[in-house]
Amino acid sequence: MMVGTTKIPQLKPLSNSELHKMNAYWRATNYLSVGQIYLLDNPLLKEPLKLEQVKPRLLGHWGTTPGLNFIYVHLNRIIKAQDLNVIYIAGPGHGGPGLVANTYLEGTYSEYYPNISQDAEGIKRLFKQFSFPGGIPSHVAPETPGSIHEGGELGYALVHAYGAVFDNPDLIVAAVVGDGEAETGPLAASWHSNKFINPVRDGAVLPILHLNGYKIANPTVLSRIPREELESLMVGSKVRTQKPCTS
Ligand SMILES: Cc1ncc(C[n+]2csc(CCOP(=O)(O)OP(=O)(O)O)c2C)c(N)n1
Ligand SMILES: [Mg+2]
Repeated sequence: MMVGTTKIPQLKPLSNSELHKMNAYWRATNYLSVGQIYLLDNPLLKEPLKLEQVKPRLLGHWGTTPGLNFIYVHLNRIIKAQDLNVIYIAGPGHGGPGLVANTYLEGTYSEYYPNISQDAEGIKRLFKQFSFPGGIPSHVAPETPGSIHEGGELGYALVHAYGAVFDNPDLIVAAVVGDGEAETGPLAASWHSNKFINPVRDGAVLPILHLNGYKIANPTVLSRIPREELESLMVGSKVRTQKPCTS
């Protein structure tokens, strides 16, 4: 395919086996995430669930989590396939269970926390500790392996992404922006940051709008406007070649 004068390499579609494995991985991280939000015990649901096995006070944002998990597994595929240097910025850092689930499934979590072992007992502890007294926070936090900066205040995913790639030509930042986060002033202004990028000296930012329709339980503007309007907002207006004013 050609865009202007730039050749874009044709990428092969995923094989059935790759698709199957990635889908299974994604479902496993979703299970590990939902378990952290809800379960105190009976982690593999081997017996009928009892009320006392469910957390009495639910904390944690499920809504953003499957999306974060989906992006994580797909990024891992291209990182491995092309040996890329990628950092993941989770604007919806409130999807903490998702990032914890991924680091657990890939083995890193148990390396750092051997008591959260790769067996049923470890999964039970993983579930119980989430957003629980004496446990771990509901957001991506310093306790999450690989995490380098805790957020909390929505709006800064993209500015951090651009800051990371300045003078870092080999870096790709995958920056997930929640559609609710996109309504904050800082994020709405941050779409312009691409104007400061120098393609030779700087790395690349891949903004990913997580259009899940809601900010917690309320509808988002970007999910309610017509698709063409959203596309126009993301693409920006075409540069017009105006004749210089001669008068
Ligand atoms: C500046 C700011 N305002 C409010 C909040 C509280 N808050 C946490 S998550 C959230 C919803 C954000 O919506 P979205 O980015 O779409 O995430 P989703 O609800 O889809 O997980 C809000 C308002 C916050 N963390 N920061
Ligand atoms: Mg949302």
